[in-house]
Amino acid sequence: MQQLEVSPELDFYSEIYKDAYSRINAIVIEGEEEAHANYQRLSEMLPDLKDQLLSLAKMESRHKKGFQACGRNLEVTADMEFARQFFADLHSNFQKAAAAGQVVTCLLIQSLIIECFAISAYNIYIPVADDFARKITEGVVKDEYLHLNFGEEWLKANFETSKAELEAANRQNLPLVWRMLSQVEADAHALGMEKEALVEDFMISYGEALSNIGFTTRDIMRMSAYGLAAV
Ligand code: PL3
Ligand code: FE2
Ligand code: FE2
Repeated sequence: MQQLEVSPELDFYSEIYKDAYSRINAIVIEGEEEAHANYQRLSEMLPDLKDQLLSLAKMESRHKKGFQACGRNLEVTADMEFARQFFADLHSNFQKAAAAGQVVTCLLIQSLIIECFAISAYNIYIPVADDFARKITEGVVKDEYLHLNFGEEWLKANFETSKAELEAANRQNLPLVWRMLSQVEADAHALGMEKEALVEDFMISYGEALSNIGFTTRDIMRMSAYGLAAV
């Protein structure tokens, strides 16, 4: 992981830090809330795995509460309207896929893209977080690996029949991630997190996930950079 040194100049109570935190904290709260709803939706789409998916959904609610506490601890009011806009396109793609019964697309959006996004963001946040938020985030990130693993296992077991839909869903949704990272770049920087590190960490987690599912190195290179040039 990058950025193991805590930037000594971070002042968690400065207006600049708290202003950026009002948006980043909201993004994380909204992301956890949508993750909760997405796993609930997936539990309806995969009735055989209902209990497991509902347990993942429950973890997401706990994560949301944890991050709400992080905001309260710094006396920051999360800008939830900003966060809903931030996730709007990804959210709408998930809803459309769910309505069409496209479980592969739903799993790619939630369990691969969103979980890898969360894992890279949380790992990079941990070394620069305040003590309270660090402890919460360390607990959360352990769960996110379980969520990523759930998606990997299902998609691996169904790889041949999922491959074409995964490629299409990747093509449609990965460019949104690069755009979202650009949108958050300045605020992440105010919290001591660099966009380059976020991109690098995301690429590693996402590439490893695609490899575990069964894609070749060649496929992964092509798929994981899709839309990156536009950033
Ligand atoms: C799924 O379990 C959670 C989904 C949350 C998505 C979070 C994306 C975060 C991107 C913003 C980068 C800064 C993160 C700071 C961490 C507190
Ligand atoms: Fe989560
Ligand atoms: Fe998760």
